Amino acid sequence: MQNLTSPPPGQAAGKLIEVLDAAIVGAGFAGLYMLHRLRGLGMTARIFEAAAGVGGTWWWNRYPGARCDVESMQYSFSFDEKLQQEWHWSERFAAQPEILRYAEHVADRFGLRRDIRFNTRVTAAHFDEAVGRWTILTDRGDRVSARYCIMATGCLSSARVPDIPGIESFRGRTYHTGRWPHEEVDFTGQRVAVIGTGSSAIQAVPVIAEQAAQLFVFQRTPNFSIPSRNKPMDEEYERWWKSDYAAHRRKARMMRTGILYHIDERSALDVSPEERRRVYEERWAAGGTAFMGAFVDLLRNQAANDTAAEFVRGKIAEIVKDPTTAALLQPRDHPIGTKRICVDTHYYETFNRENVRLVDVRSAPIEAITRTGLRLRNGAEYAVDSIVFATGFDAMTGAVLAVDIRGRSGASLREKWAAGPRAHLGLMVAGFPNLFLITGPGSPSVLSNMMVSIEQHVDWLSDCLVHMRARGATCIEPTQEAEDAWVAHVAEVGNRTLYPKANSWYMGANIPGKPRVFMPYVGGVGTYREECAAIAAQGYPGFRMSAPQDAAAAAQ
Ligand code: NA7
Repeated sequence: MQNLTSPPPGQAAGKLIEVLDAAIVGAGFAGLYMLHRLRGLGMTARIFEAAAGVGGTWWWNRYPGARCDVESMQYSFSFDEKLQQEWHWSERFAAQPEILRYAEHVADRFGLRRDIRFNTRVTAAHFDEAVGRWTILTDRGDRVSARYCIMATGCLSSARVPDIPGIESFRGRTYHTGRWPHEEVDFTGQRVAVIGTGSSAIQAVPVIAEQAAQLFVFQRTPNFSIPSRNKPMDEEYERWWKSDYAAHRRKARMMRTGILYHIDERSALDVSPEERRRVYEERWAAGGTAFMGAFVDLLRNQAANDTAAEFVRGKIAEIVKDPTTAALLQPRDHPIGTKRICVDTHYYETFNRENVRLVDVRSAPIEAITRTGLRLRNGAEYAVDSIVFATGFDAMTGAVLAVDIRGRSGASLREKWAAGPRAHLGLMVAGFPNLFLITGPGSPSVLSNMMVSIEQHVDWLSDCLVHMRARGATCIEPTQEAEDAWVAHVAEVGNRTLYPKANSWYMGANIPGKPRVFMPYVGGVGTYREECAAIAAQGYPGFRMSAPQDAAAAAQ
């Protein structure tokens, strides 16, 4: 048996700081709840977190206008009745500072901070078959031994700056929306460039436009955006939720997206044009992502989708006064909703301002960043004081693969996923025992209310560990067959939809060289929950459980 105080062969030495039941990577909502549950099971667990505080995505994404697109009453934990009754959200859609305060409140309320190691980035996790444990290395040179390694690293946490020549020569300030500074950024009087027109830019642009002297928005691909109709929290609405929170949450968990809202069960093609327009107008006026619930087949049927897309294009033309700008803002290259639908506050209206200009970088791409600004391929130059990269993330796999993860026989996860991520239920990977992915690729994750999906994964995993303990097992791993079947199922269900038609980050299309695979599970949060629950109820078919000594034997 290997001595836990010496590193596995070929692995960098570091001081062994502790021996744990579970190491959790990331102190976002997934990591926080995981730690809370594991403590409840009497396990020793610690979170390793690169940031200086809790909150994950809400710690990093502090850009102006950052806000959740799931309603506050639903974008919150349900596991503690007192917590959900006592916390008061001030707006229909909470802004980043309030969500961060909530994460901090949860950490304090449940005394979680003492088991979080901040400013510590996990760099490697290697499975040692002889002892059935993970050795975890950090950028501080620490070495931790843990039975279970839980990646709570988030789906949109690996920020990406495109490889544009000359970035380092720029004399002004540069920012990435997902790595926003903690001190206040004031654009007053400045000429500002925003590169990108995804959700982050669509939220940031209206706010930056109010400060900046001149704002250039560099757009390669326009996106569909629905007004949020954000407003202060309606007291009656809050009372309605709180009057029977548990029952409302139960319903939400069975919805396709994990969000409780009305989905019209009719096809967009089965109603008259007048009725269709009425429904879209109603959804547009109500605001938010529920627009995509206007008809049941919007993401399955191109002709149905066209009706919704055309409606939104019409709205853009009504709002934006300059016809050339309006035409540029109208998306035509992908079905509505197949790239994450955006939710905004006065995004399209912002292009009516004197100080805002939309620059089309589809026809003339950004060629270089110079000392003073940006130069396009057609020779046009834009002098700016600050550049905001709203250029997105290496989604779903980026943060997991940033860690050098090695399973049985030293096999690397990066190599295993070279042609696209493979995980049974999006939760576990064959050949990587006791490694868990919270909201990993192959689970509903980014297509869902993250809070609902996080709680479901954490609860499922906690129940699984209880089951294992009851039968003396300390090692769990999915079979290759189960993983293959699930990956095939995820692809098959995805291919029945319009999603693969878009060059989206769901498909890995925003990262040069990334395999083109539709990564999230589109079968629905409720269906997925039932599938996971059935597997648990049947004693975990598709998974192999063992004690450490048989774990080593199983590998032979
Ligand atoms: P997104 O949605 O990935 O958007 C990134 C944007 O940046 C998108 O418009 C890209 O255009 C654009 N981009 C990227 N590289 C370039 C270059 N080189 N030139 C011009 N434009 C570029 O990221 P967000 O942060 O907005 O949102 C991510 C998710 O976070 C969001 O969906 C929510 O779930 C929360 P492209 O479309 O690739 O042509």
